Amino acid sequence: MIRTMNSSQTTPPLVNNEPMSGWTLYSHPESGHSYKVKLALSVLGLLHRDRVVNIALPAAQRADDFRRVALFDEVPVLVHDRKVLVQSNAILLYLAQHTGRWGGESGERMQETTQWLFWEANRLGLSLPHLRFAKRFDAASYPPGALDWLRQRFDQDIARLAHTLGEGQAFVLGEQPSMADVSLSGYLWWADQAGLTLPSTVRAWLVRLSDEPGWISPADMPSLEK
Ligand SMILES: N[C@@H](CCC(=O)N[C@@H](CS)C(=O)NCC(=O)O)C(=O)O
Repeated sequence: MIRTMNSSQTTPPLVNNEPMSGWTLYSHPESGHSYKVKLALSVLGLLHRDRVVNIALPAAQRADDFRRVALFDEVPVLVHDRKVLVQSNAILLYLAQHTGRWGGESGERMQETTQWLFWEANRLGLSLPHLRFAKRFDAASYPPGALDWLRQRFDQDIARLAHTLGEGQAFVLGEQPSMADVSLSGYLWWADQAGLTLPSTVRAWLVRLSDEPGWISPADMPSLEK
């Protein structure tokens, strides 16, 4: 069941004088999972409020409005009108279905997009964020052998993606981009921060994706000071 906010909950403030709309994104600039949702909203042209959450604080000390909606104490959270949506890939599927675009054009495209998003959550969306977190923030928090295991997984994951992209198609599902591209690309822009080099097919696909109208870079994520 999708959670809803109760009427005593306050609406987050508008930022950047954005026009009123029914979308509020709770995010953090170092979170690739948040970036996926920000990117999806941007390519779909959905105006939204940004609420940046200080996830460096213990969960109990984070902003009250975030704590009320964050089912798993994690960013991203997207609130659409009164509906609370969590888990980046679940949010991407909601957006595709809601707009009928970026994978939501047909039942078949929706099914293919869903398959890739489940794969991403279990494979590339697991191996790469941990390798980046270890190198950029805290390698000591991983038990011995964990990073080697993640590196092996990443090598398999990126080979799988490169194989698909090497079949001559522009995007993961074919000639049209979908939420599969949004999700899979989320952390790949930060591959260098994980000390990783990407195959040329993957780099070329990232460039193609960045040419799509509305595309934004992870560097465009709203900052914590906002
Ligand atoms: N599976 C989740 C992962 C979300 C996640 O790991 N969020 C991290 C930032 S990237 C977070 O909020 N961490 C704060 C915490 O766990 O306290 C998704 O896809 O949305």
